Amino acid sequence: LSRRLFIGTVATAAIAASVPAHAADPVKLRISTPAVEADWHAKMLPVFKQELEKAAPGQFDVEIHLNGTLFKQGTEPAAMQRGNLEMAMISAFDISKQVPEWSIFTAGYLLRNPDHQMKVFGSDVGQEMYRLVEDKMGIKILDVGYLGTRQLNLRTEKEVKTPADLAGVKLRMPGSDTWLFLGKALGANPLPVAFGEIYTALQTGAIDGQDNPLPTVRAAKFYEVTKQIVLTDHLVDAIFLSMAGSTWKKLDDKQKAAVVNAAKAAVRFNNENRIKEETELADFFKAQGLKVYKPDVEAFRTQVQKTYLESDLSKAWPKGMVDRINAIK
Ligand code: KDO
Repeated sequence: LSRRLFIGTVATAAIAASVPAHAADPVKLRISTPAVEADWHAKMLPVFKQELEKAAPGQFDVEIHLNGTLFKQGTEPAAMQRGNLEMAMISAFDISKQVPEWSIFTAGYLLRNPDHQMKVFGSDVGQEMYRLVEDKMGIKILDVGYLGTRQLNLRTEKEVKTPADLAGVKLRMPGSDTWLFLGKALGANPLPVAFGEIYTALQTGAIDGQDNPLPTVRAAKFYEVTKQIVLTDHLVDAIFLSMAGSTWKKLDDKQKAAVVNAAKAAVRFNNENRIKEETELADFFKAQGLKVYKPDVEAFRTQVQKTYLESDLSKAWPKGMVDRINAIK
């Protein structure tokens, strides 16, 4: 722009025609996540960067920040809303702090499997719920990725069959009310600990266990400091690749399409790899000396569903939404 100011109007038109509009000024996109490098939702970010560069060469400058080093876990939405961060992968738990309707997606045993999750978010339910996030938070959800199905991972040896067996078990959960609610619904004593501190907390015995999808238990090496995995399948979890509304608004239509398509490619990479790995990991953990088994999943499902439906959280859920979600096949 400054160059143009020095040149006459005729020359300006020539320059404007020959230089691509965005060449001088790439849009910076810093992505912050607590994910560790070996996990699929971290590995999908270079895919996002590459796809975006292919579709819009030189127009974006994507910076990937892992391990919660740029922003602490759970603080990303506020950072995006204040204009301090362009992109993050946020959870339904993060969103429900500001949009209580969203606590429906924090409820255990609602979404049935990854396929159901993709169909729900691809349906009018997803569109309506995404719009709430845009309207109330000023955050644009680009796409949803499958984070995996959460399982219990304990350093204790006692077998867990039902929620009653978790009485007194110090179960680490991420630090927010809706996460702690899930831990309690499972029958445990939930304790808030940031993701990056789980390994040490398990090692020192500050906590008895944690819950995460199996690919994350592998990627963050929690199997090194735990003795068993209880396959409760209690939450089909999601991660929402999102952009600050202030950044989104600055993009032209072509750039918006390039960003959404790159997000889709990244999420596809994550989902394919994660789903495949999830089916293979029980054997890996057994080979590492852990016990891996199914508890009485029906007992967990019954208690958890009842706890959510009778809670104050469910009062904020849009009317008829549970039935609409259940009806999606
Ligand atoms: C976790 O802290 O247990 C969690 O799985 C919660 C997710 O919402 C997400 O923040 C995830 O950690 C991180 O991306 C690390 O994998």
